[in-house]
Amino acid sequence: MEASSRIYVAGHRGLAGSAIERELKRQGFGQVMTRTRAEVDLLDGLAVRRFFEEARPEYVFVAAAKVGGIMANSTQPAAFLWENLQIQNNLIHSAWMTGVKKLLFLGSSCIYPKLAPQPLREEYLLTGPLEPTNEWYAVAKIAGIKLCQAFRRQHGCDYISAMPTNLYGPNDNYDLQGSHVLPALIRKFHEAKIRGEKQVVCWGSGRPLREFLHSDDLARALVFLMRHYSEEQFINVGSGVEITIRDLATEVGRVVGYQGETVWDPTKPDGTPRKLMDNSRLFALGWKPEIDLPSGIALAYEDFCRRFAA
Ligand code: GFB
Repeated sequence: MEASSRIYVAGHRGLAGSAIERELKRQGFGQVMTRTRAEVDLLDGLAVRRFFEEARPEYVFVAAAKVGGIMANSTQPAAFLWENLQIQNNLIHSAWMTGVKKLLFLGSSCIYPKLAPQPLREEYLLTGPLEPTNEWYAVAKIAGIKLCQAFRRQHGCDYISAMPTNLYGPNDNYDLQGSHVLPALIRKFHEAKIRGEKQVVCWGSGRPLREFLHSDDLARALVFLMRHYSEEQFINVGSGVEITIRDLATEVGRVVGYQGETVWDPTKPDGTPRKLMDNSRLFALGWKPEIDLPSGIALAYEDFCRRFAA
């Protein structure tokens, strides 16, 4: 990838895509292309094909997806399966039709079996049943990995896939029904502090373990992989540090400055008990995350305040 390469970031308004766009610009790439949904609807195959034919991107980051937390995933199975298949099929097929040099597909750690051994090695894909709360999303992401591998095998395309762990950072979704846990906790603790409420209600038992990665670290890893990785084997992208949801709530409460009590709602799902990536493949290439969780939460809270609490 050269400073003058034409690079298309699909999904640039989302958490991952916006971080990739920022990182590419920070590193001096001068021709970063983005399109809003109104300009190119990624669900529309013809529109996507037309865009690729006109704009002729050379490098493509597939960060566009229908995403959401545990509740959104379990209540909208059709949207999570169909929209994701559609978006990735349109992008990957158009990339092939127009001779894109290299494409990076972004998956998710939920592709792994619910009860796979931990930490999750790339080899554990398709070795057991998926976590039911996000199997629709996971099936779409597995199909995306396989599509990249299939184009590589049949047509020699340099398409690679990266599996990020749970992400957070600027431009996150703070909708309480649809969001992931970290933005949800930031909003809940912030609003409880402002309103002087005595309790914050969190979902599930608080016992599940999750690994978190700041989206700026993710973007650094993805640009690094686009430049230095060209294997059929997809690759995990995580921080290697996990925390219980209960401890995460304590940490968010501390950063926000909330003095009240945290209670747990057992009627809400826990999801998979543990989801820690084995990042040894990526770390062996020489990449390491830079933002630890307490600093990252503080940065995310600043972003939340800038956007919603001015
Ligand atoms: O981040 P999250 O929604 O998704 O939830 P997953 C993680 C854990 O936090 C679960 C608990 O055990 C939730 O029960 N939790 C506690 C909360 N309070 C809250 C809250 O207020 N909101 C939310 N959302 N959770 C997602 C998948 O799984 O992980 C996606 O659904 C994707 O497909 C993503 O793969 C990375 O980590 O369980």
